[in-house]
Amino acid sequence: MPSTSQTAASSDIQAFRDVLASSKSIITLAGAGLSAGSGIQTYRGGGGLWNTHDADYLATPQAFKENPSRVWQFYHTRREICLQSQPNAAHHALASLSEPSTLFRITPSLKETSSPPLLITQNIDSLSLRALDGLPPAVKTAAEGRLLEMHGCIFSTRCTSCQHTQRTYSSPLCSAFLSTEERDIPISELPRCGGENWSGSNRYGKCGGLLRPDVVWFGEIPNHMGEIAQRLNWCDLLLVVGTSSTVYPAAGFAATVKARGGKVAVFDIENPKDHVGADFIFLGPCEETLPEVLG
Ligand code: BV8
Ligand code: ZN
Repeated sequence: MPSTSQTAASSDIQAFRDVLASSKSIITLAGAGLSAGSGIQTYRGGGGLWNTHDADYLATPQAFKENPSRVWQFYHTRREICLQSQPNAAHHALASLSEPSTLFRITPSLKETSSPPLLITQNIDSLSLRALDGLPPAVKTAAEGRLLEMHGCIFSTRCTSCQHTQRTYSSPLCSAFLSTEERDIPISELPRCGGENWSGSNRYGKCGGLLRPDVVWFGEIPNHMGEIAQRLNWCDLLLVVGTSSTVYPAAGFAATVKARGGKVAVFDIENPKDHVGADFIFLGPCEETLPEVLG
């Protein structure tokens, strides 16, 4: 495990495990680095999506209003990549925190409280949700209730008319996406509410309205902000995994926890200059460091 030199943060695994063992309200904030090991592009830094694509034209409500065809093809392409991807060892390490036997082994203090770890992910790839598939049914259901996809999910659509939301892993969402070359798809051929063989009914979920990706674009309010704000108030240990801490409000969560006397542990592959104030920093691919440190 490479040690850190740029900050006062510790990379001592046992010291972290001692803090973990006495923590009573643990939150994990995950970013694109969590899924990098699954072959999904991060957004910034080397090979980042926003280095080659302009978020202003692809990830804002205005962009979708102006050119839904371009935005839909951008998300369709990424959706196919996410469909082919699998959760990696870091997703599974976080999922194991939902298993009572694992959880109470590494954090005995949690037996006294009712706040099992919360996982807040900025990722839209649903890999953290899929990592729960291997858990016993009752444990999986409870864990799903403690997984907040604050920026939405690429497999969820929302109707711009009746607001019906639906999560589907079928592909492609419409036959217009069968061809791979980029083109200007007529709005009538983009994903519609009730599917392509829309029968003209006006029912909720079958109204024929234009669907949008149910993800949080820039300028939109992230999901679950009320619950997140409340849980951050009590958080005594925040794990920050694979995020550049660039995008707000998520980028401010660590400072909130620190201000209330909580501790912050960062798991990142790069230089921790942006992670000032962290109590622990574990440098390296999180698909290696998380399983090792959570033991
Ligand atoms: C909001 C979904 C108000 C879509 C995303 C002007 C106008 C409007 C808003 C703003 C504005 N100026 C600023 C803002 C606020 C804006 C913002 O923060 N902008 C930034 C750029 C300055 N935020 C918003 O608009 C948000 N909404 O503010 O509403 C509000 C808020 C609260 C309450 C009331 C009102 C909405 C933000 C959400 C935007 N949607 N994505 C899509 O994905 O297509 S943003 C996008 O960035 C993703 O969601 C992504 O998750 C997120 C953060 O990126 P990261 O996950 O951190 O990824 P990144 O590549 O940056 O970093 C990867 C990290 O992993 C690196 O540190 C790397 O070193 C590390 N790493 C890599 N590999 C590994 C690894 N670590 C470990 N292991 C590895 N193997
Ligand atoms: Zn509809």
